[in-house]
Amino acid sequence: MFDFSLSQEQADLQTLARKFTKAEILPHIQQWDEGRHFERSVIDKLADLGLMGVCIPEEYGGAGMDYNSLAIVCEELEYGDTAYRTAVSVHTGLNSMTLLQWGTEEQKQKYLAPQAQGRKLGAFALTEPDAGSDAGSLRTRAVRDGDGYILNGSKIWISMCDYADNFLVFATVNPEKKHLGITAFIVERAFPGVATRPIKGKLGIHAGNTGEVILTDVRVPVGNRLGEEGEGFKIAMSALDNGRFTVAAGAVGLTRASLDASVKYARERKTFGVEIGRHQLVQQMIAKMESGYQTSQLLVYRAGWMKNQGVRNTRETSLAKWVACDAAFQSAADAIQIHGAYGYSNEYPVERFMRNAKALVIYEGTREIHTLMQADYVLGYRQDKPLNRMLPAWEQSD
Ligand code: COS
Repeated sequence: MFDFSLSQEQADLQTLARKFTKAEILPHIQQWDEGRHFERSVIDKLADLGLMGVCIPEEYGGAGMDYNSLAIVCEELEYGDTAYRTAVSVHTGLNSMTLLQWGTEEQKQKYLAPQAQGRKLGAFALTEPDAGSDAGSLRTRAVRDGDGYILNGSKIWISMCDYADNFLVFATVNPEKKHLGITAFIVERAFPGVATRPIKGKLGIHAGNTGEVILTDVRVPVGNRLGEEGEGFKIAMSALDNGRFTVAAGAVGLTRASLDASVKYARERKTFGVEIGRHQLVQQMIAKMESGYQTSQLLVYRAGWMKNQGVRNTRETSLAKWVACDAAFQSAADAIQIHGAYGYSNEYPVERFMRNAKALVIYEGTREIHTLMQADYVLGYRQDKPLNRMLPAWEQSD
């Protein structure tokens, strides 16, 4: 059973998201990128269109579409800029979908529903100054105190930290237990002791928001613990299965942006009496972008198809993320090459593409982590088991 076509609903969504990017992001993005400005109203407009909770079931305030519909939205948004796809990645992929998978009914009603409608924004706070790839060694502490926990620690590289209303925070209840002490909490920005500050001087994603979350004696009610004590590492990894999916889908859009810019330029610019698109070495770079675009998109849709079936897809999502992000970075670098010296300036968008693409091969599992994971799978050192809590399979509502 193979079906490579989009449903009518997905095709309509693609048209909607494409028009949105064209009207709301592309005309302003250079100015926002140069001004290091995150335009919050874009998120509100996405929410009005139902795009902040596209694959969350309608009963929890979402649009009730399938998981590949989320991929479609991510591809279209990142065609405009990485910043807005990143916002959807952390809000929907890493936060809301994790609440859907692991939350109690009460947590879903209280936190997921307003997030799925885009009335509240979610973010994901796992990484720490001394715990990135080695997420299991995080140090943020959660100490049980009556009917709550007291959290202390600091998180870094948290996308959307200055705008999020709710954070999914990972802390350890017992550092000696290593990853088995890690526990997940829903932490509201409004809780006393939560502070955020932006990181300045990033290489790329200038139009986005990234920073630190500092937790000082933050009291979190027991009812805000997601899953059981010690389940946090699994929860974080399962969240990354969805976050990485959105990054991969976004990378497909970034590759398409590099490809479109390169094709346009190659048909306009002439050297040695012909369009540079006629030169075989330029053709080689363009053909490589096309192959990166097509293969990445297929890998993303396969991972999304598996999510729709409700089956574990850690391996397939990791492969999609690795291949798609490498393709996005290589495509952006080649797009600059095709543009020559002009590509090295911000007269054309391709320099922004390359600065942004570099983030993709680092966040949500570096290229090296995914390389190791893939080798381990093939060699039989890593195997995925079904989880006690899976992301719900997609069921068409009508
Ligand atoms: N979903 C659910 N559970 C998962 C899982 C997933 N995707 N991946 C792993 N687990 C579970 C395992 O089943 C295992 O459970 P048991 O203890 O019951 O056996 C447990 O988590 C430990 O898993 P594993 O042995 O695979 O952990 P490792 O220490 O080998 O870590 C890597 C593996 C390196 C792959 C992991 O730490 C990782 O992905 N690091 C990158 C983190 C990252 O992406 N950070 C970016 C944050 S966002 S910017």
